[in-house]
Amino acid sequence: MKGAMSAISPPEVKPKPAVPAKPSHVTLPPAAAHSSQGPGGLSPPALLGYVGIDTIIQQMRKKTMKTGFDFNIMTVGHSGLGKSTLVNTLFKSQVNRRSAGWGRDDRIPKTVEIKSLSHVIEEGGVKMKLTVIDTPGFGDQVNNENCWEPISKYINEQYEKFLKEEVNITRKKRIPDTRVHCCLYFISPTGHSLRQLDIEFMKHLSGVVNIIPVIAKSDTLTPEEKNEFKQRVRKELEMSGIEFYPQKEFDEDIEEKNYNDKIREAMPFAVVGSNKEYQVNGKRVLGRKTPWGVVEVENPNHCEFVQLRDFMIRSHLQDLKETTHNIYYETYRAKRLNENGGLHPLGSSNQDDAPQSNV
Ligand SMILES: Nc1nc2c(ncn2[C@@H]2O[C@H](COP(=O)(O)OP(=O)(O)OP(=O)(O)O)[C@@H](O)[C@H]2O)c(=O)[nH]1
Ligand SMILES: [Mg+2]
Repeated sequence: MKGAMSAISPPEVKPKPAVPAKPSHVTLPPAAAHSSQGPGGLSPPALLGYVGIDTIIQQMRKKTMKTGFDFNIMTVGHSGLGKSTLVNTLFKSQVNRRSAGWGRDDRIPKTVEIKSLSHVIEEGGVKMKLTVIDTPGFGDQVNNENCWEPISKYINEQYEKFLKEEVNITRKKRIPDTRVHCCLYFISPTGHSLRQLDIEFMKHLSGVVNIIPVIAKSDTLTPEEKNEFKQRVRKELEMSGIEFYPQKEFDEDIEEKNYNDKIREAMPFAVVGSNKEYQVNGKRVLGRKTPWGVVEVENPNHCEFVQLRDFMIRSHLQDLKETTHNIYYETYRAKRLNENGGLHPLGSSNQDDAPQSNV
């Protein structure tokens, strides 16, 4: 099994150059430490020496460690493609070995309503509340017209909630962030083309949320089929004018562009999900048992689940949050405030009476 699958070698997802390493210890030079204040509170001698600007990184780190942060992922796609299984995989994998809500060997039921699952994960003293919003699959109905509506409604409702908090006179110091930071769009591993419904769906969602397309159940494709299919999907998305995350237009400089180009060329990540563990070479691994061996979910030679997880969490988490806030939420916000002709879009006395957004 291993040999057959080892041809898969997408580029490694490297963490973006993040926060520079914290200085081992910052000692103020005597001039800065003992400088007397000049007129107006300024102390010119200190500015010539060490000011301590670099300590802002430590200060920010301390704040983030104290408050923690929210990160919200949504799964979307045709029914039966393994969305709920992948949610469970994400929580059971190295992110968190805890169960995502189902028993160890339970069958995962068909999803019938939008349901969110959260876990607070702590690593190196930093807390992250990871929420995965699992949605019911579509495509089973005779008429699939507008089947993206409940999804885009949910996404917009989270923007509305945030906006309500933001414009409140007595607003919270830290607004709980339930906005969807990325939407994993599951593509059926047909090996042929994208379905028309997928194109329509992604077109509608790409204006409101970061879309990360993934090829579901990739254990059903050979490495050659998988690579050809990935290439075709990318081409079809481009021809349909669907921009997925990381969007080319938001690359900030040439370094980021080169880095993101490599990732875009490796997308959509071809994933395998499982909520079962097996013993392989003396280690317990998450996998799918087949008559030919175990497909290991967290083995990069078997599928691209780890690349996807690293991409979302290790390298692009902050950027996903910023794009959500600065682009999608900002667009929603501007539209809502314009609709209301001013700075008071919503009644702050009774928030539940506030008009529902139809943006
Ligand atoms: N071969 C294979 N089967 C999978 C994979 N992931 C999930 N499955 C199986 O696919 C079936 C459906 O999985 P679910 O996770 O319930 O799919 P879903 O997309 O949540 O389905 P809905 O809730 O109806 O939208 C189950 O029998 C899973 O065991 C995978 O990566 N490969
Ligand atoms: Mg489901």
